[in-house]
Amino acid sequence: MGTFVVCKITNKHRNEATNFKILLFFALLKKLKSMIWNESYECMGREEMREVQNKRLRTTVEHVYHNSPFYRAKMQELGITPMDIETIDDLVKLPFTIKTDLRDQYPFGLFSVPMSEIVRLHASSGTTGKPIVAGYTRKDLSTWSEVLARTFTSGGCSRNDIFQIAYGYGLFTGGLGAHYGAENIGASVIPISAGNTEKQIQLMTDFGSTALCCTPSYALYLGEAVEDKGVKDKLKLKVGFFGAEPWTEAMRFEIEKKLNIKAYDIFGLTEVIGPGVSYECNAQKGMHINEDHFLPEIINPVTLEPVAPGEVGELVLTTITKEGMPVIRYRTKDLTRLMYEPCSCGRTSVRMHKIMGRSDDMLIIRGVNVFPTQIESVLMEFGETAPHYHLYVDRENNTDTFDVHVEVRPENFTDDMSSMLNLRKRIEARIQSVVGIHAHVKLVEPRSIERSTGKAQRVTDKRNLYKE
Ligand code: DLL
Repeated sequence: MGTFVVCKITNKHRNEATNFKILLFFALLKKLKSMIWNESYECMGREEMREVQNKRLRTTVEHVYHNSPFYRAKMQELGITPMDIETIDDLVKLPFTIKTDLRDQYPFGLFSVPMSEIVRLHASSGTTGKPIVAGYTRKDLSTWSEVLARTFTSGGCSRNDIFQIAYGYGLFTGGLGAHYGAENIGASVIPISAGNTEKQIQLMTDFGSTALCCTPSYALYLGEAVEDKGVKDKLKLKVGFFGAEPWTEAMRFEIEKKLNIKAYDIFGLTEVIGPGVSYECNAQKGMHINEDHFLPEIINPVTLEPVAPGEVGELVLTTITKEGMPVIRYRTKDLTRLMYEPCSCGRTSVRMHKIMGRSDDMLIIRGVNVFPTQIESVLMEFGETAPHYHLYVDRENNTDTFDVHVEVRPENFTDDMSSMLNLRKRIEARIQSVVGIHAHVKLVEPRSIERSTGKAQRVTDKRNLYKE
């Protein structure tokens, strides 16, 4: 009898536990679904997605062949017509497009519709020569706000959020791109643009911003300003969408800690659409590519051949829905790798790893390839240094010099020469072991390295090795 009672209680508990688990499962499923803006595309089966891509690629190739003298000439040079492109496997037959092509066609030579259909122009400044101009039709703008709605929803945002858009507004795609994406999900938008840090903090606290959009370097700067003002407790921020420049996992950690938020990486470029090419989900394990709009390839930047699946190389993108300025096999120069494994968020799209550097901002110092992000990762290993640094490269007596200036955190900055010397030596040794060359490290005072409100300039290369 006693045993029977115990059994009954156990079964009852077991049933309750099972019910609870089922409820939890459905609650989780509901939560995950509420973080997906467009389930039919974001979670589409791979075969079905391939069909969509095949069709859209064919349409795009027809469109540029008939409406862009630039692409028609390029295809004719290779002896191909739209008839040669049936599926996405035929992508490799198409010509690459590079930045210089866009520059040579300045301002509107790559537009594939009459100017009367273009409703918006953006441009990226570029470091040399003429800017790259991008033109959008109404449909392109709607695609753009769709992909950003996916981005913001994947970070858990909705109509209940207040977005502080601190990307620059203007020719740069960051501000207006994020703006319309946030409006699309019904959020309240504060179009404050970049800079004016005092005002940023004031509105952030007074308006109760819950989502922040800006470059990661500016997010860090805002984080410091929040600390200085002692207003961290007053913030309602819960999430940030940061991109437009490379940033490391360590920097993510720092931003999340300083602003008490979850920091998501977002990627894009003017030539392709602006922000919204790819976005992170809650798992924060790579950025989901909006593959129903942009076809990714990874190539070896030297041989231009596709790399093996999962290998690192240069990201090449083809737009398959754009009307105004479609780009075919655009070489981004951004280095990453594709991840094909299913993601825990339920999306089926391929993901790209955080950008690991650019094949063209790679520095070659004393014959060694050095990426600024490698140095950043090393610096962030040291608890005593802040994520503010600047690299100086020069040439003296035919030998490259390499100086790394890095800020010491206020609590670690001291007059004790031996401890500073010891820190410097440890950093130099670590750079030597990771990158393979000696760097001269200079520890500088807190807040002495210039802050940026947009894309941070972290390198001064005075050698002029690549001057045009
Ligand atoms: O930076 C678009 C953008 C705005 C992306 C806001 C994300 C957020 P461009 O000025 O044309 O466009 O610069 C594009 O910036 O080729 C990359 O080298 C770099 N970049 C963009 N996003 C990331 C990122 C915008 N998340 C160039 N991580 C690209 C690393 C990025 N680099």
